[in-house]
Amino acid sequence: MLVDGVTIVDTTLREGEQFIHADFSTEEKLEIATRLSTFGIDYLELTSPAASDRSREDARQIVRAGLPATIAAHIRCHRYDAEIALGTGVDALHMVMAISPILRAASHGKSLDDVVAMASDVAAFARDRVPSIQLRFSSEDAFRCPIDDLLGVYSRLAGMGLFDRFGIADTTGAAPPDRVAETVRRVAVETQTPIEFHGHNDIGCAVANAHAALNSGASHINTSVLGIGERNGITPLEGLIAMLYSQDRLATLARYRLDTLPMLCQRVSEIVGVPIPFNQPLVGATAFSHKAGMHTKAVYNDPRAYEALDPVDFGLQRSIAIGHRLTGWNAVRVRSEALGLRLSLPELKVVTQRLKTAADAGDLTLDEVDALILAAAHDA
Ligand code: HCA
Ligand code: CU
Repeated sequence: MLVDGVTIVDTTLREGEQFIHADFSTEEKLEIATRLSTFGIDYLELTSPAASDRSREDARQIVRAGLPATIAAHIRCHRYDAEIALGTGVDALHMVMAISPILRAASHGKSLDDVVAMASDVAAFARDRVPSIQLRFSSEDAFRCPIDDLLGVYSRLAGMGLFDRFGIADTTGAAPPDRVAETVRRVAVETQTPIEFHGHNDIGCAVANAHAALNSGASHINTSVLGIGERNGITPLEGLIAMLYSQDRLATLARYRLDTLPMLCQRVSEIVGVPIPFNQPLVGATAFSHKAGMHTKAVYNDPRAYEALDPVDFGLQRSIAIGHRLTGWNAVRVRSEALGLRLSLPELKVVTQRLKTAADAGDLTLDEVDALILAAAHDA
């Protein structure tokens, strides 16, 4: 239900381009768009084509690539931006405007009435030019906006019947999940319009907030590969996928080409020149490594004992560490068998004890572990 009910709107090519280390070439944008589409993302958001000549040309090229995904341009509530964006052939316009008191003052200085007037003017203009265009309006900084102001803006816009969807953005990434749930629910009920959630990760709640939004009536979630975006970014695509998979493995397997996700993340990491964090959901280097004897024993018996996600579904492998002081004889047995040796239980226990003693002075390499095992087999 959760998996089928969500449309992932990936914004690696818009929010992700705002990541401090991102400077995508046209070819890189096309590669990322293609890989996202192959993975199964059917909605991509691009930087405003009005931002620069290259941005406009890149948008044209991505549209021309003919991917099955819906292509949206992110724009300010200006007719100029809409006109330029429509000229590139995109399928959707994603308008945005700040509505919290602090951002209205610091950003554009307009009143809430002005915001409603500008959003509806641009929407009517775009609809008139391209009747089939999809229109979304999102309020930047929705969670620092008094709820009555927020509901007032959305209900007036909903009453005009111009918008296909409303976005709710946690721009400073500081809303906890219960606030996201409450706000999404109220806007969804008030407007009876599909809701898109965009959550930054400043307090580390971006995936949890996406989950809260989905469970409270949102149908669209913004992601970027590795979560790249302003500051420390937004809901990472691989984090959202890990969450969806943990709730409904079969539906997630059916909907996305999960085995293509690690390479997509790897390529984005290479393109922006930043390594994948070791603890990133799914694709971090240690996401499937097991260490303590108690864990490894159970994982040998049944990996589900300590894994919510099966690495095999993502084309990945688990790793089980042996050469450390927390090791156990089951790990030593499995390694011995891999070396073609069959040690008795007492022999395994002796090697394990020797290994622990040696590892008290520092972790051993696999070669050192093997040497201990081979010596024991030789003695036996
Ligand atoms: C921005 C701000 C934004 C917009 C989100 C949205 C945010 O950089 O333009 O369009 O829903 O976090 O508020 O990314
Ligand atoms: Cu953002």
